[in-house]
Amino acid sequence: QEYTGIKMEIVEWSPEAKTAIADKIGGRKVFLVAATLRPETMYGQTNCFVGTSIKYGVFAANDKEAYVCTLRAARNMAFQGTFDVRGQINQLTEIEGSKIVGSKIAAPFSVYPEVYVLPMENVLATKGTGVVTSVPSDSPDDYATLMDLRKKAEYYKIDPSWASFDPVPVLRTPTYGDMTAPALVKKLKINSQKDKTQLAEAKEIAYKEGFYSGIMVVGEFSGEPVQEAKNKVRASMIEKGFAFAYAEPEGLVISRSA
Ligand code: ZZB
Repeated sequence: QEYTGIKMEIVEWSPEAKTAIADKIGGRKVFLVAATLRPETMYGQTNCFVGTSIKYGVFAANDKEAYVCTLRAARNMAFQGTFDVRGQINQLTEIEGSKIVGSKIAAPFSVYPEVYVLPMENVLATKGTGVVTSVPSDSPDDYATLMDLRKKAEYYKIDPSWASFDPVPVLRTPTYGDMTAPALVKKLKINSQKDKTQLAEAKEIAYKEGFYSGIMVVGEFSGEPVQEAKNKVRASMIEKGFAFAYAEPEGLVISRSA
């Protein structure tokens, strides 16, 4: 899988994270790195998600920057030349997802320049970087989770203001308009992030609709088909230093047998 790693700089750590990280990062700028397959939707980021029980590492990319992601992802990055010494990992410290929640981060290209880190139950530690940037207009999982958080802020131990950024239109499709994810969540009667089967179906539909029939309604490539805008947005983010290529070596070992 060819992902795009989105660099979301920490603007303000949550108090718990601040204590845990404090003197361990050597003056580096710290970024959460989210792996996405939809770089063209970054205009609509409203927050970012972590798994509360996932352990994240803070890895030095070089003398000036450090990345927050799973160890698994850092290993992949090391071998893809993301860090200054290829093949080598320099872990500065470790932190639990629950402690990162509530931190304020920069969301590159988003109409909301700064957003918050929120908890999501379905974040997989085994996929991407373990950090998920949230685009509730076009990702059913993100929309369902954001609605859960708004309904039960106390249960999820968040300040309601962190989940107050509304979805914004990013692309339009003939069938679902400019709010594909909310439309699908309603249509498939999805009540929460726990409805995994329907969410998987909604995701499949949203991917296909967006890619094959979507037209951008925001940003530099507004008016262009998603199929064309996708790589242009990605290239633009990489050129500006907001993103980098991140690949997931699926089934590598098995395919090498014999
Ligand atoms: C922003 C975004 C906007 C995404 C969208 C999707 C959509 P896939 O196809 O199953 O590989 N993701 C990334 N890492 C994780 C993780 N560790 N746990 C759970 N979810 C994760 O899924 C890739 C997508 O799943 C990624 O792209 C990311 O969310 C999320 F409008 O980034 B995406 C219809 C989907 N729309």
